[in-house]
Amino acid sequence: MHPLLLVSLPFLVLPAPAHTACECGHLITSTNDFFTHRLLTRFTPPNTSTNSTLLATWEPQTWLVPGNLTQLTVSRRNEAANVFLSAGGLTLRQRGWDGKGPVSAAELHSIRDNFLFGSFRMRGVVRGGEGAVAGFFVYYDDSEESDVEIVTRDADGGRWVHYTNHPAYDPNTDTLTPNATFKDLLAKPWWEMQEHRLDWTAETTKFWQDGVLKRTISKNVPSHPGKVMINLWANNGSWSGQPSSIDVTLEIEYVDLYFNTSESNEGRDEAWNRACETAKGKKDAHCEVGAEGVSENRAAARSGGARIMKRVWTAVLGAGLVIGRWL
Ligand SMILES: *[C@@H]1O[C@H](CO)[C@@H](O)[C@H](O)[C@H]1NC(C)=O
Ligand SMILES: *[C@@H]1O[C@H](CO)[C@@H](O)[C@H](O)[C@H]1NC(C)=O
Ligand SMILES: *[C@@H]1O[C@H](CO)[C@@H](O)[C@H](O)[C@H]1NC(C)=O
Ligand SMILES: *[C@@H]1O[C@H](CO)[C@@H](O)[C@H](O)[C@H]1NC(C)=O
Ligand SMILES: *[C@@H]1O[C@H](CO)[C@@H](O)[C@H](O)[C@H]1NC(C)=O
Ligand SMILES: CC(=O)N[C@H]1CO[C@H](CO)[C@@H](O)[C@@H]1O
Repeated sequence: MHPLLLVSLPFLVLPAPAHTACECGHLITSTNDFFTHRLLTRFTPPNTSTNSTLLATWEPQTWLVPGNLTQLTVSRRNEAANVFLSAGGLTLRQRGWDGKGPVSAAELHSIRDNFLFGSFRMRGVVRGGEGAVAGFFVYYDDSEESDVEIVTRDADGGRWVHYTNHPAYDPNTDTLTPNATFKDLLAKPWWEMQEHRLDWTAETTKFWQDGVLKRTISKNVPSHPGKVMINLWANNGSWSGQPSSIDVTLEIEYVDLYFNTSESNEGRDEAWNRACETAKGKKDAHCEVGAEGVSENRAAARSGGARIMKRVWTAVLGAGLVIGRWL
């Protein structure tokens, strides 16, 4: 049985929010980026997702990454038991390592694999010792990847975060790729609850903390559709350092994903186009999204709405569909 199913906290049986709307998409007001879809998973009350919603959306991983004797890395095993719901949210756990055997680690993948651009937000807190890497990232393969990473052995009071577009390392010259990876300051140490946000468009990845833009990277921006992933791991290598001897956790309140899919990005998502067309008269058919936190549905202001409608109109026209006069 999956550990997520073992949890039977009463709030888990609350129905998922019934209010969907925003059929015509989401305008991120802080960037003016527009996305067709949203996927919100709340791990804390109110409106906690049910466990079946979780498992329909997220897939805890169970596989082993072998170590390498030359690099002195040790193997790590992603275990489903290290991903579990509790009152504080969804917990990913890396178990304390005793110096022998694989490191017991955690990794969660979105089941959806066609994210193409988005504003991805995760509110969480890392707790525990030095020797773990907490990652929140979009991934297709090792050269189509953009990462937010907390490396717990970074000194200076938990104030560092790494923002990277891969590839960020050139094995031929053994150097980091200029402008593809940055070690930046966190406004709050990682052991305090905060929102990490990665905005991915065709031109840039932008990295935010609690609604404040901290870094823009235009080098090696991924262009292939991929998955959203979250993990917590160490392998005794040069990045994680020696795995923590005590448990490390990443506790997550929510993951809130505004995004295009490979189809909707080109206006080819017929179901979305139809739903938007049907909803177009409704006040909350298109929504505006604030800088930070889980937004409740907000009907776009008239001007914002018109702006979105123009974009949707353009997208739909681009797909060769004919729709009525609704601008
Ligand atoms: C959360 O649940 C409450 C009570 O059922 C409801 O009034 C509220 O609209 C919900 N919020 C969202 C964002 O769905
Ligand atoms: C182990 O690491 C060495 C040095 O980086 C590399 O050449 C080798 O291919 C690795 N072995 C495996 C099995 O990945
Ligand atoms: C872990 O890394 C350290 C430093 O590179 C090394 O001395 C040690 O042998 C490694 N441990 C294992 C089990 O490989
Ligand atoms: C890195 O970015 C800086 C600032 O944008 C720019 O001046 C520099 O040319 C870039 N270097 C490379 C190698 O892309
Ligand atoms: C998302 O897709 C829509 C519809 O095709 C498009 O108008 C919009 O520009 C896309 N967003 C981004 C950030 O590329
Ligand atoms: C507590 C709870 O809601 N448990 C449910 C989790 O999901 C499975 C299947 O999706 C249900 O069978 C459980 O009742």
